[in-house]
Amino acid sequence: MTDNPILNGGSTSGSAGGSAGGSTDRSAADKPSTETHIRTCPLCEATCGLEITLKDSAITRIRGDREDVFSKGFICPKGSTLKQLHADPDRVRTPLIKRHGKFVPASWEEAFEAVAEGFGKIWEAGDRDAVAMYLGNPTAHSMAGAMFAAPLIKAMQTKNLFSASTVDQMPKHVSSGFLFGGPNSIPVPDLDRTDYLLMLGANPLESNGSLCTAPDFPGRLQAIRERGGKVVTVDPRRTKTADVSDEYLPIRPGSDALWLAALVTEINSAGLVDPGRLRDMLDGLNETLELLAPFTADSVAGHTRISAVDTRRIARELAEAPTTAVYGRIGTHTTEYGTLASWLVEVLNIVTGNLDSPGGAMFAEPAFGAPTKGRTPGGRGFSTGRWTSRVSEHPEVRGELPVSALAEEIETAGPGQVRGLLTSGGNPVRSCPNSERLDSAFAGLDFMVSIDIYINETTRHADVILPSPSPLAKPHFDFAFYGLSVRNIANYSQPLHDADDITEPGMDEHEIFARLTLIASGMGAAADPEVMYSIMLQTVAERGGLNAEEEQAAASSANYTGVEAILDLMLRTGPYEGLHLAALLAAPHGIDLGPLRERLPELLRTASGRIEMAHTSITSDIPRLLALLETAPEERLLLVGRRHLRSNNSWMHNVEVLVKGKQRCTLQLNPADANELGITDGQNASLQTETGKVVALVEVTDLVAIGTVSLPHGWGHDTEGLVGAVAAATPGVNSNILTGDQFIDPLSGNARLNAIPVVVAGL
Ligand SMILES: Nc1nc2c(c(=O)[nH]1)N[C@H]1C(S)=C(S)[C@@H](COP(=O)(O)OP(=O)(O)OC[C@H]3O[C@@H](n4cnc5c(=O)[nH]c(N)nc54)[C@H](O)[C@@H]3O)O[C@H]1N2
Ligand SMILES: Nc1nc2c(c(=O)[nH]1)N[C@H]1C(S)=C(S)[C@@H](COP(=O)(O)OP(=O)(O)OC[C@H]3O[C@@H](n4cnc5c(=O)[nH]c(N)nc54)[C@H](O)[C@@H]3O)O[C@H]1N2
Ligand code: SF4
Ligand SMILES: [Mo]
Repeated sequence: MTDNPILNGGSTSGSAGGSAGGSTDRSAADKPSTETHIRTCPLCEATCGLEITLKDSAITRIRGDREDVFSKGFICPKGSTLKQLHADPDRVRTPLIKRHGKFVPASWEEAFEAVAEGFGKIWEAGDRDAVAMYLGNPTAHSMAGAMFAAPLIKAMQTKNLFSASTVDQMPKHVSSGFLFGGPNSIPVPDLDRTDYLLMLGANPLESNGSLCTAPDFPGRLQAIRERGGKVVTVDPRRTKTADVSDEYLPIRPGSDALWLAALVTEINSAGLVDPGRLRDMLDGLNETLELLAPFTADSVAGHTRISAVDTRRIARELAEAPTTAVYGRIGTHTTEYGTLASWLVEVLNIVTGNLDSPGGAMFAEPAFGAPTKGRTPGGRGFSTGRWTSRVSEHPEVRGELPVSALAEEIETAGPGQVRGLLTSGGNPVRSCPNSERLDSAFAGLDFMVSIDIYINETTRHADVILPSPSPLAKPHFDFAFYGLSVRNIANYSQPLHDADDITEPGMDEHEIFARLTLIASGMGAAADPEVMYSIMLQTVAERGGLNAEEEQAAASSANYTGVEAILDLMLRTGPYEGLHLAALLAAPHGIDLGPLRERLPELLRTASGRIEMAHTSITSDIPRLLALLETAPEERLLLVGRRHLRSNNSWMHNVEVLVKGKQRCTLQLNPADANELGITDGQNASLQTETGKVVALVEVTDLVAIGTVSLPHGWGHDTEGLVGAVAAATPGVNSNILTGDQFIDPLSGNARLNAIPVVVAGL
């Protein structure tokens, strides 16, 4: 551990050594000693700073860190419940092995031996693809996942890699990949400088933002309005975000791509296309404008339910505002036209001259990774389909297959059939489409291992559960989200190990990953995980032109842990000269690396070294959108999802303070639709799709547009004996019983989780 006085809040006279909290001066033994531990909340993408107060080594309070350089004290109700999450008696703390159908506690050695044996039996048959992986959302929020998932994936040697990305943001990776050459070159709205924000399918007042790391999103929206700017929200539900916007446009679910295409055409018709400085690095503009010509304010009005007058006005406003940022999220991505919609968001940012320009949509520059300043644009470009899934032949995207295809890969016999599964921080049996099918597929696996902190609907099928530590007991550096941030920030948190109520006989999550990697590499359950740290340190050192041995020695004398040593090297070889771990340790409230800066063309990794706006891999999908335009609009009710501030996908439902109060898992129905169906508020109704049927409690409300119904995902904790007592008492219903796994966006493999035709009937 590092010598770090700052983690004592900068106020206590902590001595060096030990992890945060353990170094307080306790000389006045009879006086309760108070310490402050500062860390970043890992629960969502907002990266808020937390101030944790401990008295006599017990946590007494968690509040927003007012000195955090980015969040400035902002916090949501989830962040302050990390203590309850940590203390939850239902949280898994020791490895569990299933014996005769029941989980029994085991030692770490026994657990890893069981993993090596279980997967070993499948691998022995000679087919590495027979063991699949699923990486869930918290894996992306974890330092261990960010650093160690890649070597683990490589060692597993399986084509059957699945993740929550294909129920989420994969369309954005694909559109960025083809446009800019890098799937992670994702523009984020420059919230703090924009004059005009057009937001589609995002509800940051509940979600706190996604693919746009911006703690205190509500405050940043308010600031846009206070400086005379405009916020427009497009959503079939009048969300809290809509309520704090200048304008709200209820759109028919699933029609964003049509509307965005029409905006481009109307900007073009008004003669307002002006990519500005990007013109010199842009290919395919005219071709794009031609291909989009059939989509006009008039032609899409019937589908989108947005009047042609409004569409033309918004098009003009976008082009004429001093700066504009168009931003689309879950509601725009999780449809069958997700990649086109995501691409069109960027096309709009480009044609209005707002891409890579202050106040527009810009690229973050995180503190790690090879510096790009001054680099010549160009590279290998992006491609998909290097292999396909076995059964439905879905193309690989970023090394992954659509999670919608996981069940069929398990069920369908033949060479390459999936017989084993490793999950990390995920709950596909609640979060992925046709979840009932996944549930029974998982039950039929030969062997399954889950890294998770709960026995949930998914991990109950595991033969071995390997528990991660609670978020408070983990080191944290937000690898994923600093790359999607509205300011460039760096902040590192050490684990809060030795507070009395934090101590537990856990294993670091990165060590769990390291040991699994060694098992998958054939080195066995007893191999020393230190090997993994050395290999990684060596790789990063060599990439940065540094001597690995010298670096290793320096890290040891600085008392850095294995991951700290690697992080330090990543920072030192990153784009910010002079930045290193010691600087972060000395700045527990974070280091502000400044506002986003222009990064084009240096960031471009397309084969041409230019922005490839009309890449055929994308434009070849436009005929499908044309076909939609030519089809009569869907007449059935369309189901959309919903997030609530106090929930987090399918988990945190066992934290009492978060779930207490009114049932939130309700079916929202517009009064006009309720009237027509003869359904009243508080009654139960059934929802039926071609995939499944659920019964939910009805909430009649004009918050949902006519023709739209809404049910949140991640609920339905009524399976016997799992998750925990609190969650079981407020189970709700599982909306992914309704979502079909055959409906995907073909370019990205992303599932359709919104705009689902449903039949609703009162009970
Ligand atoms: N409290 C809380 N915060 C979270 C999460 C959580 O579960 N709870 N989850 C986290 C995760 S994993 C993510 S990815 C982010 C997601 O963050 P957001 O993208 O902000 O997600 P949502 O809050 O679901 O907002 C999506 C909105 O899209 C709307 N919508 C549905 N269909 C359509 C459509 O066809 N068109 C348009 N224009 N809108 C549509 C929905 O009504 C909804 O208001 O949130 C993260 N933060
Ligand atoms: N219908 C519908 N379905 C959706 C969505 C939607 O909008 N509508 N949203 C989709 C989106 S955006 C996402 S990201 C997915 C999420 O889908 P998943 O990632 O599959 O599921 P989560 O509910 O996030 O489950 C997270 C699991 O990780 C565990 N966990 C928590 N912390 C840790 C940790 O530190 N380490 C480990 N190893 N485990 C931990 C929790 O106990 C929980 O079991 O859901 C998707 N599903
Ligand atoms: S907004 Fe997100 S990061 Fe901030 S406290 Fe809440 S859950 Fe944590
Ligand atoms: Mo997500």
